[in-house]
Amino acid sequence: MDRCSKFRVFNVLLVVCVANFLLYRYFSQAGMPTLSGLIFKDASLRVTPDSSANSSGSILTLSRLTNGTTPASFSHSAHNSSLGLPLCPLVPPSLNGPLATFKEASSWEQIAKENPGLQPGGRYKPPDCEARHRVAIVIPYRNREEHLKILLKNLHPMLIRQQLDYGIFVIDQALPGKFNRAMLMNIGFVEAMKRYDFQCAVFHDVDLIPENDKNIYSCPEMPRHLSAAIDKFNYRLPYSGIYGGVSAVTKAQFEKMNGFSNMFFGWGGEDDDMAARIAHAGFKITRYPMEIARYKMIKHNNDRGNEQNPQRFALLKTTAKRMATDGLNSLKYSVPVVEELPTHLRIQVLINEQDILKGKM
Ligand code: UD2
Ligand code: MN
Repeated sequence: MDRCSKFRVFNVLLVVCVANFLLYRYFSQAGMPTLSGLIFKDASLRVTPDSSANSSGSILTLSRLTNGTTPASFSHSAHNSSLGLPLCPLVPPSLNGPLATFKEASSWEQIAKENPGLQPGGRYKPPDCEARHRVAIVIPYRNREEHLKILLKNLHPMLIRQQLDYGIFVIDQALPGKFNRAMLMNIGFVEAMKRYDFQCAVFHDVDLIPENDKNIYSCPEMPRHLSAAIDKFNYRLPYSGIYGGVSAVTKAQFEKMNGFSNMFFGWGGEDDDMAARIAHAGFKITRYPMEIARYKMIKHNNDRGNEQNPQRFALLKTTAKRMATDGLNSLKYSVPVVEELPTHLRIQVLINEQDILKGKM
């Protein structure tokens, strides 16, 4: 080869090397698109302030999101990869969209039979791929067995189709005493994390039945209010800052906020306190589009032991002051019974109102 040809070959090789390097840099920085980004790819998705946002402007509607990046904490590094399974697809392949909801209760055994692959205690992992999200589903509960049966009959098939690595934790408050939904959710978070390396928690009222399986119970980039559109409220947000019902939060987000308050005994206020914690911690509430975030609430009366809490308005004035000392780091409870059912883990807990509120009110 003469000198001129050698020079040309050298140049071609140089160009190929530089192009390879640039391509490598591009793909390693671009990151992975998010799950929600791909599911809602039909629309031009963007995070937009909710038009009815409160004065702090902290409410965002995750309505149209594309091309987001998956934060490193959700990427699934070495966990479970010893099994050598490929990561599950970004978009679960067998989602249906709108769901037929079941309103009849079945036995735990029947529900387990209808959901092959479900492990005792209500644990599930996809058999042929490694889940992208490890999610603890926490249900605050007392004396609503029929609702729980209806919920789990609907929920398991949806979560299985969503290819999540999940567990159902029913935190059952023993009598006597006033019901404390928020504290039960704190306890559920702690008890779930003791048992497995979950990345996030979904807190789930027992009476809300999801109507669309694109409402993915994945680990959110920001705290996510999932039950945005409920039939009881004509599928509209009753007020922009509402955070009750079903919500999802990562472990790190929840720990930064010190969880929920433990001080709300009886009905009401605990969800608004959490919405305020979210804002104080510098997070935003996000939501899926209203046509996806749909739920039916099973009709119910007010429960005995969960009467409206008259202290709730006073408590809501002190959220910022209480946040550092009232929450995960001030939990006090005992666990008389843990029961592994075919469809869920039931953790019965005893809490004492006087003990929690002593010197605080
Ligand atoms: C609203 C909120 C709920 C919560 C509550 C006030 C929505 C959609 N829901 O629900 O999240 O903020 O107001 O505290 O915004 N429970 C039992 N047994 C009881 C009492 C309550 O299991 O004896 C559990 C159960 O999971 C129930 C949840 O607590 O779904 C909320 O209680 P609710 O359904 O009576 O209250 P509701 O529908 O007004
Ligand atoms: Mn309810």
